[in-house]
Amino acid sequence: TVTNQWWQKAVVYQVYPRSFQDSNGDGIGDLPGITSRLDYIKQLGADVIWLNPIYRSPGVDNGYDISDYYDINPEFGTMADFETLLANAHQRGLKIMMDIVVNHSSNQNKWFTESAKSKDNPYSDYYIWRDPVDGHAPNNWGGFFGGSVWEYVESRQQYYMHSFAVEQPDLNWENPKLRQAVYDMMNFWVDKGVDGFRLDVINLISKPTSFADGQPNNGEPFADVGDIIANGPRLSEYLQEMHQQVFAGHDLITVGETPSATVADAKQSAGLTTNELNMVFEFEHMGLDGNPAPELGKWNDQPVKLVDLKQSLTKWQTGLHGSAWNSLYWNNHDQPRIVSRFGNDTAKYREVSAKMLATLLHGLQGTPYVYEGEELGMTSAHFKQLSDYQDLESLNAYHHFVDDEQRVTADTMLTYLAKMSRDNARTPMQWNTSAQAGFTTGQPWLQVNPNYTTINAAQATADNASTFAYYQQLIKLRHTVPVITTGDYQLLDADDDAVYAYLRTDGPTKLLVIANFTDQTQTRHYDALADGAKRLIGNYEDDAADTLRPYEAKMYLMEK
Ligand code: ISL
Ligand code: CA
Repeated sequence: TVTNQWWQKAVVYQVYPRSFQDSNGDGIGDLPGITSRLDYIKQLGADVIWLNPIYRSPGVDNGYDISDYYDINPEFGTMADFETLLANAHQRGLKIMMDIVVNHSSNQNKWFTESAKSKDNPYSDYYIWRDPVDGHAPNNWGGFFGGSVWEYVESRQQYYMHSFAVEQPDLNWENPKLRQAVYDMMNFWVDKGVDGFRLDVINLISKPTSFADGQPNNGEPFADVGDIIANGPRLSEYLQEMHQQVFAGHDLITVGETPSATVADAKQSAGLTTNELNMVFEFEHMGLDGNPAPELGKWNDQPVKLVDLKQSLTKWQTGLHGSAWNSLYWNNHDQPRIVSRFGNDTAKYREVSAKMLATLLHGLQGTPYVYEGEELGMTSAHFKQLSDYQDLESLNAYHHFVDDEQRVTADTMLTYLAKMSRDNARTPMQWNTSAQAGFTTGQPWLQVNPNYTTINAAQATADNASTFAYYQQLIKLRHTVPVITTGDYQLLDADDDAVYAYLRTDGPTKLLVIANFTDQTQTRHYDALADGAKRLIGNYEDDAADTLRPYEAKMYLMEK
């Protein structure tokens, strides 16, 4: 198996620029703020920084609606600020990954405003335009953020397609000129010296040949466009073309965001020899929280079942081993905080369960991603009222399910938002105990979690038993213990609903990872634990052998 690429031993740290560090008191994180915090990321030990979109954008979807791919959002700074950030990162041996959003752009992008003018201008085929059918939208597809994917434009007397918000029209990848414009733009950033790309919803770019109606589910008026357009017929062709036009000859790190991708899809898009992407973000383990009410989509407050989580992660570990490469993540800017979701964020168990989850993830094969604040054990926001939220997905869902459809009471929906809203990940980074957690001297764009007085970077970096210190050790282990990168994976005791244990093996070397997911003491014996096993790391000071204390996790190395 091929495991000699630098990005296969690397750890990526995700920075959500809006929420990381404000430098000028306007309440919005910015590029000079990130530059000022590079030493912190270096101290953690990460190799790469993934920046969520920083391009010019009207901000309908926090930057995932790009109006100029060649410019920086003035809220975040200038191109000179970006160049300074890049140079400072490189000086410290940190690489920078850009977030590329090319399934759609903003409707304020010049490409779109031109395209909307007429049916025959240089940009007219840059987007997906269709004639009305019987005076209505061309079909019954519904978007990720609710409503029809079609929007009528008078000047063309046509509808354009938008898989996300109305302000996010989908680009037409069937048009070779559009594809070339995308590759040119990506090459502009490669030439500037960036080290890689995260490609937003990249498995949605190839639309199906038929635009026939789909099957609406769960009483919805529309058919879910995600199911219909994911992994379209020309996806591989486009990714190989992008590889040839942009990636080839550069030693980049590339990861595609691929909602609803299967193991088979990932073997193609993230294959070791397919010349597409290095890896993809799969979503299966993010959709396992019990789904008692499918008519409410992702909105629920049910905990995940450990056996389901094991089954899913195991499928991806064994499925990609030797032929493709996994990305490993618990968190990103779209998901609630993992310690509040799969762990236990009470004062008693927060740190130990955050470390347990980290141990489990960082022992797997793949490239780990750490989302800002995860290394502090930051918790979900637990907002109480609708006006606390900013995220359009959360607000749209509330209005749809509570006001329009009356499928759920306001109170219940608020408890679901508190569990699942994307804003749980987006509260400002907690740096220290000063006002607004040291994030800003002004008013933050989204409320700071009041628990910053105890959960913050200043405290964590001064305490060698902190969650931060634990992440530092895990990252160091990945850099120094080869079996973590190379070993194959075997799940132990698939039916154990309290403890997750697995074995990684490379020749005579074995790594055993054990994680107690409960607040109870468990007793387990693993035969794999041979004589001479060395405990590499654990979230309790001492080793109590077969006794696993609440949320205890540890890793053992066995070498012959
Ligand atoms: O966030 C989700 C569920 O809560 C996902 O359905 C998400 O919309 C999907 O994974 C695509 O996400 C990406 O593209 C979106 C953007 O809003 C997300 O922030 C981004 O990660 C549209 O560009
Ligand atoms: Ca700012």
